Amino acid sequence: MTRVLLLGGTTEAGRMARALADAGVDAVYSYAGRTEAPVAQPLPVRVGGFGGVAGLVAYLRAEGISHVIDATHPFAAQMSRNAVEGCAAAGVALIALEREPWQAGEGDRWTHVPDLAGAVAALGEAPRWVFLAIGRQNLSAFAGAPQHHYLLRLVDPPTDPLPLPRAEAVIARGPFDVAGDRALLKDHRIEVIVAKNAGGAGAEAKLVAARELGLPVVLIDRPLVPERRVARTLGEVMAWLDG
Ligand code: 3Y8
Ligand code: NAP
Repeated sequence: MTRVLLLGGTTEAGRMARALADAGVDAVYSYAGRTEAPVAQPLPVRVGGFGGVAGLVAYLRAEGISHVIDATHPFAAQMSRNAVEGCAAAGVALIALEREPWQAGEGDRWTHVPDLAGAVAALGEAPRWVFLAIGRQNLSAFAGAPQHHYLLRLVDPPTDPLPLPRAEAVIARGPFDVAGDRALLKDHRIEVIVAKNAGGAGAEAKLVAARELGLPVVLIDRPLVPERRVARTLGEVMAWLDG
């Protein structure tokens, strides 16, 4: 009997949920609970961590899950690691619905860095106007470079004081559009953008706007995740489920 756990939180996971609902597949959509009011989904939703690998295994067994689709963000590496370990332990089939990394095109001025520390170093010492478009969870990595003026974009208003002295936050949930991001970059006199190489369409607008404005981008490589079966399209996932 097919029963699917969809690890979500991305644009692709929303599309996957729609495909599963339309096909009448018995599935549950899982959010980590990072935001105050996550977007509704056409599937039953659960919110919050499972409690590590052991908690995930217990959930898979208690809920009779037969298949897990990991459609989390490429930077949600801990969840992806837990999914590989938990599904192996519980004997549950796993596939990752993963988007391609962004590739630089004509006119892009990208500097690839391996991690957050690399991004801080790439900004250099001289104070700059920086669009730090990495969300909320990793801002403290930039506390060592307080000389820059940071524009932040957060999903929810910050509850704690920001760890950066010269930071201004705009509150917005993507997906974003090029016109809006171009205006944001110009209005805030942005000189450089720092972003994660998330891939996908939901966060790409700032890169297109940067190209149009001739602005440099510091792009953080994805963290490594363990080997697992990977699908690039919804169709591949649906075929795997039918297999
Ligand atoms: C809670 C669910 C959908 C999914 C939309 C995608 C696109 C818009 C772009 C910028 C970059 C960033 C951030 C971003 C984008 C989509 C997608 C994506 C980047 C929501 C959502 C949840 C989250 C969590 C949140 C993180 C943060 C990261 C903001 C919902 C809106 C920067 C990633 O405050 C916090 O704790 C926020 C944390 C993880 C990264 C971080 O470290 O701060 N996403 N984002 C999910 C859960 O609870 O399981 O609230 O509806 C989903 C989306 N955010 O259904 O349309 O698919 O990537 N999300 C990055 O790419 O760098 C914004 O501003 O340009
Ligand atoms: P993470 O660091 O990989 O995971 C940390 C812990 O959060 C996990 O061990 C798990 O807790 C819990 N968790 C993560 N995703 C979950 C999910 N979908 N359902 C239930 N529990 C989940 O995760 P993250 O980077 O904070 O991302 C959290 C969520 O935001 C994910 O849904 C992800 O798709 C979405 N998102 C993240 C980014 C990003 O930049 N990281 C961008 C866009 C969207 P337990 O160990 O207790 O099970």
